[in-house]
Amino acid sequence: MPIKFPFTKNKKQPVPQTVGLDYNQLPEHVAIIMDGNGRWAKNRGMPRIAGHKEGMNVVKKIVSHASGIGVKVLTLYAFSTENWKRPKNEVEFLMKLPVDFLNTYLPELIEKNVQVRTIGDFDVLPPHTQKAVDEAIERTKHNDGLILNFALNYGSRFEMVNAVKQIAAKVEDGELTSCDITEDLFSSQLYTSDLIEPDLLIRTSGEQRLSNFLLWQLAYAEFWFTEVYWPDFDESHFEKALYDYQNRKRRYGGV
Ligand code: V07
Repeated sequence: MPIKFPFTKNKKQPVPQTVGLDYNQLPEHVAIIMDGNGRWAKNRGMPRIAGHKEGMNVVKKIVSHASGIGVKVLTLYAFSTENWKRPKNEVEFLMKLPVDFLNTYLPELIEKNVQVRTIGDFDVLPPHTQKAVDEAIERTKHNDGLILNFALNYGSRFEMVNAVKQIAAKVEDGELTSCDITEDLFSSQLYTSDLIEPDLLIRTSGEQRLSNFLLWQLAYAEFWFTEVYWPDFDESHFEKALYDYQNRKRRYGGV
């Protein structure tokens, strides 16, 4: 499938256009597991954190592109509940990335009418991380363009166990009975309660598993995998994923 790169008048900004991609039938919610940053760095003889930094720049690129073509929700797996097990210096570096990202990119997010949100256990993040992200959430809360949803200290099983606890508490209080427990009620207790479910999951770097990401929400999503490391991922790969998604829908979706 050929991909061409026409250039806009501003020559610095390539606008990838995947031949055949129908911009009127895009997946509304795309979720991404941004894997391979450490391996990318290792292959270059660089420290893992260099891969994370480069990965952060790719986030900017993909957010701009998703916003530009009219994707409604982009959920990015930035930090999992498992990631605390990594070396201390790496965790510290990762926790500074939201600060770095927003220092350099928040004005552009505002300009693009992007709304920043998070899912995950936010309260245990370092205060500087919380402060930067809180400010971005606050300053973009009235934007009605792309919803940019960062999964930060997110784990799907933790999220679901929490949902069960919240429902159990309501039953104990007599607010609900077990008959009231439905899929919709369960969904309403998840971090994603006010979001549509992802249509497409992208995972980079060759691994083909969910790693505790959105286990409930991805029940009907299409999965798209690539060997490409996240720091090498660009707009053309993103569009190829959307293009493949559309073709699967055309072939199997039907009625
Ligand atoms: C992180 C860069 C992307 C590759 C995967 C891991 C490293 C952007 C953010 C971020 C998070 C919240 C926010 C603004 C930006 C981020 C972490 C890691 C922890 F409001 N990239 N990125 N956060 N990586």
